[in-house]
Amino acid sequence: APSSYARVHGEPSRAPAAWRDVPSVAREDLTDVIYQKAVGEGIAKITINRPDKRNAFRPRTVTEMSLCFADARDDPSIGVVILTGAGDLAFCSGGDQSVRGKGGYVGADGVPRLNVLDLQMQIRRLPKPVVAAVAGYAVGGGHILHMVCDLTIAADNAVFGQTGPKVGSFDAGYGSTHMARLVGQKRAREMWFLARLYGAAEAERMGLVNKVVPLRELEPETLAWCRQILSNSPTALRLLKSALNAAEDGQAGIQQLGGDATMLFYQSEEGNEGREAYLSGRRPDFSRFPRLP
Ligand code: S0N
Repeated sequence: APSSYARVHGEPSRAPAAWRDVPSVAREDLTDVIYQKAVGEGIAKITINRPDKRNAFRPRTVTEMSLCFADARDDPSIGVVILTGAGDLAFCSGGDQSVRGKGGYVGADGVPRLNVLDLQMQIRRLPKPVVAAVAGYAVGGGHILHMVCDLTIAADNAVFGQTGPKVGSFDAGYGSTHMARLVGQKRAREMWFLARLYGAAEAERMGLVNKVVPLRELEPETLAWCRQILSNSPTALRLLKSALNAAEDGQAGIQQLGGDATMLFYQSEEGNEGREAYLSGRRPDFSRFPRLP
């Protein structure tokens, strides 16, 4: 039987999107990432484009992803962002070990950095859903990137896991603590301590991914989820993301949720009464606003 959503709206379309490049960000000469928006739809797509390295990220890759996420955040026509990897073999294999130096990953400027941590925060803070579309390997820092996305759609060839303890790295931030929220403490310790890899079906059973589909269905299924998200209230989604983050993120999470409350208050008559009174040099009159239970 069709779902209640489908009875009202019909099934969300799985039709291909007409992707266009985004000139405002393309002018930054993106080399490591492809950035597109679906014509006439509120969907942006960021594709890590280093397939020869299983889409491992170097500092430049992370900087480019960050530019694209910032653009998607600032563009009011965008309501959902897809993060994916080029090709069928990998979503992302984590930090590029060939440019790893003492103190982090070394970019063209010779400076070692761990800028993927800032990117994780940016994805968490982005007030729009971010959907990971995973084909092939999502391992190491690449596995953490999919975990910090709001939803994950996986192809049946996807492989998930942490490799850090094998290659001399670890993520003691979201990479471990958020993972424990997703899969539970025992499983998180297993994933990190044994550094095993898990197939798509097992990852789904563990609660790491939302849905597994045949590889050829990965983009259509992801688009259908995005389109269904776009049919819902953007403010409701924003507040829900903030609240779900706040339960984990302590004061930083409260700041995000508090900022959203301020944004809503600024849109209200009561909020504007204070501003208008100040600008016209009169006392504000808040007496007409109800003190609801
Ligand atoms: C992904 C794997 C399993 C794929 O195996 P497969 O299909 O057999 O392919 P390969 O022949 O192994 O690889 C193809 C080519 O791609 C290169 N390559 C793959 N992954 C990487 C990588 N991560 N870095 C550099 N090169 C990579 C191969 O070398 C090969 O190249 P060619 O063809 O020239 O020989 C398999 O490739 C694999 O296991 N890869 C390594 C996975 C890994 O260990 N990743 C790093 C894990 N650590 C992190 O990600 C750091 C965590 C992190 O980001 C972080 C956390 C907290 C705080 C800071 C940080 C931070 O580092 O910023």
